[in-house]
Amino acid sequence: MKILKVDHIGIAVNSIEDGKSLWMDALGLAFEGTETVEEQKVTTAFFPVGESEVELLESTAPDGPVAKFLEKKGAGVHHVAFRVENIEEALAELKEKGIRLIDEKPRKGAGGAKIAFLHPKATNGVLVELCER
Ligand code: CMX
Repeated sequence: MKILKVDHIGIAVNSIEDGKSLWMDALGLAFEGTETVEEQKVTTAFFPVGESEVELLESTAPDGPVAKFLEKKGAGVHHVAFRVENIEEALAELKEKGIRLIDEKPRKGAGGAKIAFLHPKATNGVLVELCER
C-alpha cells in the first residue's frame, strides 16, 4: 500500500458554528463551508492547511460515533486520515497483516472521498482513517 500524505486531522466539536472562529479568525485558515455526511451522522467543515486539512466534526445524531466520542472524551482530536493511492488494495493488505478493520469495504465520506477506518484498539488508541480522492 502507498500512503501519499496526511489528508486531514478530524477534530470533534460540540458546534462547528462556535468552533470555527478559532480556526478562521485566530489561526487565519480559510473556511470551505460545511457538508453533512448522513452515513457517518456528522456535519463536517474543512480548513485547508498546506497539503492537508483540519476537519471539524459535529454530530447530527445522539447515537452517532462523534456524539459518543464527545460524551466520553469531550472535544478533541477524533481521527487522523491518511490519503492512499488505492483504498481497496490498502484494506486487503492490512487485513492480510491481521490489522483490525472497522470497515472492510470503503464507504462514502465528505467531498465524495472513499473512506474506511481502522480500529483504534489496533492503532495505539488513535482512530485512523484511510481515504482515497
Ligand atoms: N479515537 C480513539 N479511541 C476511540 C475513538 C476515537 N475516535 N472512538 C472510540 N474510541 C475508543 C473508546 O474510547 C473505547 O475505548 P475503551 O474501551 O478503552 O473505553 C473503544 O474505542 C470503544 O468505544 P465505544 O465508545 O464503545 O464506541 P464503539 O465501539 O461503539 O465505536 C468506533 C468506536 C471507533 C468503532 C466507532 O466510533 C467507529 O466506527 N468509528 C468510525 C466512524 C467514524 O468515526 N465516523 C465519524 C467521522 C466521519 C468522517 O470523518 O467523515
